[in-house]
Amino acid sequence: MKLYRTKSEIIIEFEGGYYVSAETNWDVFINRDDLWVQVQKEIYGQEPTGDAEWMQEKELLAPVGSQEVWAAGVTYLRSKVARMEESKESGGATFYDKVYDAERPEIFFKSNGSRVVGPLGKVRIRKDSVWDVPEPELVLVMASSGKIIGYSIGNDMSSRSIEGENPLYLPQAKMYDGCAAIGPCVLVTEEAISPATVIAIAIERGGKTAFEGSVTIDQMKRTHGELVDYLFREYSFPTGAYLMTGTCVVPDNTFTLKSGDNIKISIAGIGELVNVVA
Ligand code: DO4
Ligand code: MG
Repeated sequence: MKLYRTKSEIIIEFEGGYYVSAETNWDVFINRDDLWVQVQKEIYGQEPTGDAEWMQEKELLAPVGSQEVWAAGVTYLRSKVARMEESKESGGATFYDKVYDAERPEIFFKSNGSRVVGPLGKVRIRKDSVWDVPEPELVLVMASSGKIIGYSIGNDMSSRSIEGENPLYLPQAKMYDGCAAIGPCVLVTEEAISPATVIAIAIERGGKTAFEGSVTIDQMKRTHGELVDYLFREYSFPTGAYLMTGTCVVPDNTFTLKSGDNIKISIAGIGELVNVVA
């Protein structure tokens, strides 16, 4: 089942039908340990409100309310190698192999929910950055208890020039207006997402593919459980939290994003998140 958010409605997609929830407050709706069961109960015996054509008219927002969005880093080998390369000159190279192997993962604050860009929205490149990439990431959605209740698609926009200049510049490389996109929905399943799930990214420039790549999420060094455990260890999230789980696809070092690029990130079973670079 998939959950979508518009300005005034929460829409539930189930077996090809779309249902408008009686609840309009995303924070209240999403923050339930038994979300899957409760939403099944809500639509049981109901006629769908609309079909795929009806849904196409809807303007979707990022499926995030007041929740904070956090991100894990260097969870895939490809990310470790890319960071070590970009920070060779600054002497930061050895930080990344250490954190890749350490028990404690790298976790950082990425965005307030209200700042997250939704489907078809504009993500941004910092004006003081010269080397920029999107980071396609599986997003975990947690209730305030720490239970994983759903999954979404995220783009952890990153300045590689600022990050590479000095690892202590990470917050500036990662947090700025238009730095995070999530959508198009939250996938809610009875069981955990399959490790064979594929994440793919395609960047289109002037009608041509400028970069594409894909990987399965079982390439990740860490488990979802351990990332969530660290995030919730000493921090409370009254309305739940979102966690980007790290990038697994990094373009080679000659690639940088440009204004007008179309970024398409897809995760099998969830859908496709499309954004344009402002
Ligand atoms: O260590 C820097 C950020 C890492 C990151 O965002 C990622 O691996 O996805
Ligand atoms: Mg990332």
